[in-house]
Amino acid sequence: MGGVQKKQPSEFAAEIIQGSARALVAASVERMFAKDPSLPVRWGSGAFQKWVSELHARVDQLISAARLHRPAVFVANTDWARRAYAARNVEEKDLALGLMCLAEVLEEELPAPAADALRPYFKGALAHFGTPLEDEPSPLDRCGEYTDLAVRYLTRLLEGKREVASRLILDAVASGVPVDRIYLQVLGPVQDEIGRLWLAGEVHVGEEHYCTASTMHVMSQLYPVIAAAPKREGRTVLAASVEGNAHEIGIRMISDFFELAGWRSIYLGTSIPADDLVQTMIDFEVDVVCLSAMLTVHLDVVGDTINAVRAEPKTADIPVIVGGKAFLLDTELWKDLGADGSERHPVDTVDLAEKLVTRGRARL
Ligand code: B12
Repeated sequence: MGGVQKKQPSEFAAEIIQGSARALVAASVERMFAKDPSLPVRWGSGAFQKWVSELHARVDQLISAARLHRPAVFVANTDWARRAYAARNVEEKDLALGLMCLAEVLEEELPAPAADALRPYFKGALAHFGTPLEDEPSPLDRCGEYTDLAVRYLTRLLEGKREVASRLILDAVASGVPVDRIYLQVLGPVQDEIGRLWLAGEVHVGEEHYCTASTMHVMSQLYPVIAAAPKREGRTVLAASVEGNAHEIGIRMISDFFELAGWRSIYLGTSIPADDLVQTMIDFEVDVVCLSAMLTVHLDVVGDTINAVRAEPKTADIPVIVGGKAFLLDTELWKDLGADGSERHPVDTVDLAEKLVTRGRARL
């Protein structure tokens, strides 16, 4: 992983688990079913396979947290899983049992230093079970003076009226609402609200896909306004979601903020393999790269991607800025991954890129 000089025991644990995940998960699920014989009855046909998939997801999250040697990342992922269970009226005690069985199997199978290193991960995650889940604030709280517009946009979408919804946004822009406000106080919060509603079991995947596709459609219609910003020489950014990250709206907004500030943007969308990213950097002579990660399992891909950029002499000195929701859990994560900086706000991201380009990466 980028920037990490010495391997820590949790990283060794992650390596071992990665190599034998299939067997470790199967042993954990067998143990679960032995401890609670009511599981196959309560979970119906395919119960064993369902738990294999569930524990595989938890193991992937454990691996990514352990690579970063951050128990808090695993705890946050488990809290998210508890929330998903609660919304679907599934008893969380089954998830707790799954994690306990996984912890026991790892204690038995891993060498002592690796097993010791993982103990805080499970202790932290299991400590939250049985405590009430806090209400999540609505992302629409971020809309401020545009709350009414955001609510109307979301409502029209949930009614299946894309044309009316996009008209609301285009009319607002035509009447003088700046595109950056529309992005940060309408479209972004609405997308996050859809995610909150999905997790709470209040909208289904079809509704989320419809809203997301509609939002991307609206963004495309706003592009002529964005592209009209006067361009400056010597300012090219490449913006992409790392390989495996299927989320594109956030990084597309970042790309558009750069264009609004006069940069040329090479926007690549989702899931760019590291080697192709490096080649694109060379071909388009980019000055700065922005990489986006949404889930914590995308974080080590960010590290690997930065390593690939540094390994190629033609791109080794090009600054890399990272961001996206995966970075919100820990403000120091970007340093461990070898990035040159991370920001939350798109305007601050453009400012950081300016500094990195004018002063050079090493001097900030
Ligand atoms: C739309 C969506 C999808 C779509 C994406 C389609 C597309 N074309 O983009 C699809 C259906 C593919 C999808 C898939 C999945 N998703 Co999804 N998705 C969302 C949703 C509802 C909206 C995302 C969005 O557009 N947000 C709006 C943008 C503007 O916000 P943003 O990306 O955070 O970007 C802002 C900042 O973070 C920042 N930023 C972003 N990138 C960068 C980069 C840099 C360099 C910088 C400086 C800043 C920066 O700037 C942006 C503007 O402010 C979110 C909900 C949410 N709360 O995010 C869930 C959400 C992210 N998804 C989630 C999950 C679980 C998944 C899946 C695992 C579901 C599944 N079981 O398959 C998969 C994983 C796919 C993968 N491999 O990546 C969870 C993640 C939970 C977690 N913390 O682990 C969320 C939070 C939903 C939820 N409430 O649980 N998803």
